[in-house]
Order: sequence, then C-alpha cells, then structure tokens
Amino acid sequence: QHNPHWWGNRNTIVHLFEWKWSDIAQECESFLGPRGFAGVQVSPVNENIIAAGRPWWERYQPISYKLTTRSGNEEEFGDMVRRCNDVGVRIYVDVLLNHMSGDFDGVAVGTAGTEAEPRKKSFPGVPYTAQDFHPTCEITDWNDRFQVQQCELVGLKDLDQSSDWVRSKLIEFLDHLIELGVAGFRVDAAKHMASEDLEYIYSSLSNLNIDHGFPHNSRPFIFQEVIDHGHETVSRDEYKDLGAVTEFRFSEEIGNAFRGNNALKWLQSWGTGWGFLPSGQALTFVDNHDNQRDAGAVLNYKSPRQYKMATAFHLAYPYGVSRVMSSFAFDDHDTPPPQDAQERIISPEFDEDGACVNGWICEHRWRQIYAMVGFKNAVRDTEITGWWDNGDNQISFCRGNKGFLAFNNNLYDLSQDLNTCLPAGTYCDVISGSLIDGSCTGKSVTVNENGYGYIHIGSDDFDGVLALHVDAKV
Ligand code: QV4
Repeated sequence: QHNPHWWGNRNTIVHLFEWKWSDIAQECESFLGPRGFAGVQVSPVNENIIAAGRPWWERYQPISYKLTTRSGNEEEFGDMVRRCNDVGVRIYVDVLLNHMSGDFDGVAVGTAGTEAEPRKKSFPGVPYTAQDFHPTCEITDWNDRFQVQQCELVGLKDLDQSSDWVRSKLIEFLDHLIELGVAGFRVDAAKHMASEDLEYIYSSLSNLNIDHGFPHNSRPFIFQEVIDHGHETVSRDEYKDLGAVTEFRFSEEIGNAFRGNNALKWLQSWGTGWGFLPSGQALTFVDNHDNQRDAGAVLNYKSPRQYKMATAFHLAYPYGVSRVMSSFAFDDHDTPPPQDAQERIISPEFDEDGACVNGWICEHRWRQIYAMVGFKNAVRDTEITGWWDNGDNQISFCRGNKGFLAFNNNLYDLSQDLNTCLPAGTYCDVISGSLIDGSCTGKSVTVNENGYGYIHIGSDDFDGVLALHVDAKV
C-alpha cells in the first residue's frame, strides 16, 4: 500500500495542519489544484477531547469515531473530499489507531458532544470498555518492545489491536473514510502498535471508492509514523513493507546540511546512500508538526532563508514521497491554531500576493515553495545528472534535460558558467520570480547551445537557491 494515487504528473503532498474542511475545499479549487499539488494531509477527523485553551494536540486524544471536530462535521468533510478529488487533489487522513484519550477528571465531553470516562477506559461512543485496552503502564524504556507497544504513550489509553472487537471498530472507521473518497492514511504512533496487527487491519480495508475517480482495485495509501533514529529496538524496517514510513533521518540531516553543519557537497549521495529507506518506502519532509516545535537541527518557518533552500532541495532531489508542511504561527508547544473568542478555528486570510496574514503561515503559498512543487512536476521521471560542487557549500545539478538547480550556502558569491543540461534558450529562475506574460519577474538565465548558462547567486541575495525548468522557458 505504497501507491499514493496521484493524479497526472503531480508529486507533492501538503499538510494543512489544523485547517477547517471548508477552507481546504476552497484551497484545493483556488490554489492547490492550479499549482499542481498532489494531495493534502488533513488533521485528525474523528471526535476528540476538549482541552483547556484548545491546544492543537487535543486532536490526538480520541473520544469516538464520529466525524466532528473543530475542522468541521461529516458533511463538510465529505464535501471537501469530493471537491478536492474533482480538481485532482487527494486527501490523506491522520488516523489514531493506537489509543484513545488520556486521563480527564470526571466525565469528558468530546467535540461531537459524546461523553466518555477516560479514567475508567469507558468510551460509550464507540463503544470501548476497559477490556479493549492494554493494562495501564508507563513507557520508561524506549528500547523495551513491550513497553513501547503495550504501555501508554504519554498516558493515552492504549488500545489492544489484537482484539477482534478493536480491529473491527478501527476497520469500520477507516472504511467509512474510504467510502467518503479519501486516498489513504497517515497512521499516528504506528511504532506503538505491533506490525502484525497493523498488517491485519490494512489488508482488511476496502478498495478506494471508484465513484471518486480511483481505478478499480486501488488500495489505500498508508504512511506510518515511526520515529527511528537508527538505534531503536522497534525499527522502521518492521513497517516498511506494509506501507511507507516517515523518514525522520531525512528531516534531521537536511536540517543539519542547510544550517551549515554539514557541507552541501555531501548531498551528492543523498537518499539510501545516507542510510535512508528505499525511495518508494519513504515519506519525506523538512519538518513535521511535532519536530518543528522541538529545538535541534530541524528547520522550520522561523529560519525562512535556510528553510526555503532545504525545501528546494527536498523537492528537487528525486527521493521519497514528498510532504510539505503548512503551519500556523506558534510560540511554544501548546499554542492553539488561530481561533476566535469563542475558540472556533478561523479561516486563513490572504494579502494581495496570496500570502497568509492572520496567524496562518502557509509555507505552501510561499512562491519559492509552490514554484518547487511545479518544478517537481515538470521534471518528473528524470534522473539526477551533471552534479557540480565547489568542494564546499555551492552545488548544482540537473534533472535530465528538464530542470536545473543551484545552491549557494557559502558566505561568498557563486558566479560562473555551469552546465544546466537544458535546451538552448532563456529561462526564468522560479525562485526569485515567475514567468509572466512571456517575461521573467526575477532573475533569468540564458542557456547556450552546449547547455551552459551564467549562474549568479550572491551571498546576500534574498534566496540562496536558483531553479530553472522547461515549463518556465521564455
Ligand atoms: C501528560 C504527561 C505524561 C503523563 C500524562 C498522563 O506529560 O507524562 O503520562 O500526562 O497523566 C498531551 C500533553 C502531555 C500529556 C498528554 C496526555 O502534551 O503532556 O501527558 O497530552 O494528557 C501529541 C502531542 C503531545 C500530546 C498528545 C496527546 O505531541 O504533547 O500530549 O498529542 O494530546 C513519540 C511517539 C510518536 C509521537 C511523538 C510525539 O513515538 O508517535 O512521541 N507522535 C505522534 C503525533 C503527536 C501526538 C501523538 C503521537 C499522540 O505526531 O503529535 O502527540 O497521538 O516519539
């Protein structure tokens, strides 16, 4: 279940973290479809606990499988899936199969109004009772398989996926989403579940809904959240044959490189050469909604210059299933998404350049990022050729004869003739501007008969990357 079921030549998934369904439907039609995005990862869809201050993470504490959350209800969800599929944008749902909510004093009321008593492991909305869960214990040793898979991740009541009843409820929930037209799932906390149980669940799912344009016998795309830094008892390798796996080493290493902790010249062997999963099994990202909140090597929107360079490399280098993060502004781990005085999530608003202004960051609307989504589509099915580097932090490479990228992460200019591998002509740099009405609003590069062009990226240029491709030829 490694096929994401993309439409046409599309390649890139965007995580619209905490967005409302009606806003995503609109975004598919007005932005994602026209810009060539392949799909959207949406926040959890099922009913969750209501936590004080409405932190984003309350959605990782399920109460039932009713499809009502702060993002909208079932009708709005179904409308979004249909409208996005209609413009060739797939929907992937973040699903919580590992657990229900954590402790809550007294009776909890969820976002769909369902009552539960998490302390007693009583979730009548499903229904689940104590016997559907593993006995309570704490994970203290992350290299103890029993603890990781049968104790409670941060106190979240741990479902027993070996039980027939639990399996049947999880399959029913996922099949309901398939019926509504989704293309697949991000499986939260997959590492905390035995791979045999997941295999049973995944293989029991219905085929994708042909009424939403999927071919007969299409299996849901699965990507599993398994954090594996390379020395874990429960490893990514136990899951990779069931579906794709989040490749956290990719995120850490790309952060290291573009922060300047590792020279860009080493990226020549990027991918499996760095110990990453085989390309077709890896879900790749510069940052995700968890690690963008941690200090460390991982880059996020708060370091925009480096972040844009890392994203350009992510989308230009042919490795993995790419996911772009689209965040809301945060100060700390618990910052809620943009909301009004009644704690309702608010819709993004855009300025005249299409950038978000009211607390949403919308990295996917930054020109340097959506232009690379277009680049990735334009160069699809080509290989890396013509690698060049200066022995340090200036690199360039081609994607067949369809695209060319150059980076300068040195403190001096990159100014020289380089092989772009492109047919002769003038091309717009899609990072510093766009091709509009036959001319470039940013830099342009003239390529001669031998494929060479003069490339300049000043150390103080606004962006440290330049990108050319055949769809932006003047
Ligand atoms: C607190 C204490 C615990 C205590 C517990 C019980 O910290 O020590 O045991 O109370 O009394 C929130 C709070 C957390 C609280 C917990 C339970 O932040 O302090 O525990 O609720 O009340 C998200 C957030 C968590 C949040 C959780 C549930 O990141 O902060 O916890 O949602 O709301 C590992 C896993 C990996 C996981 C990652 C974060 O291997 O699978 O940790 N990543 C996924 C998601 C992530 C999500 C979860 C898993 C849980 O990507 O966003 O956690 O669904 O690496």
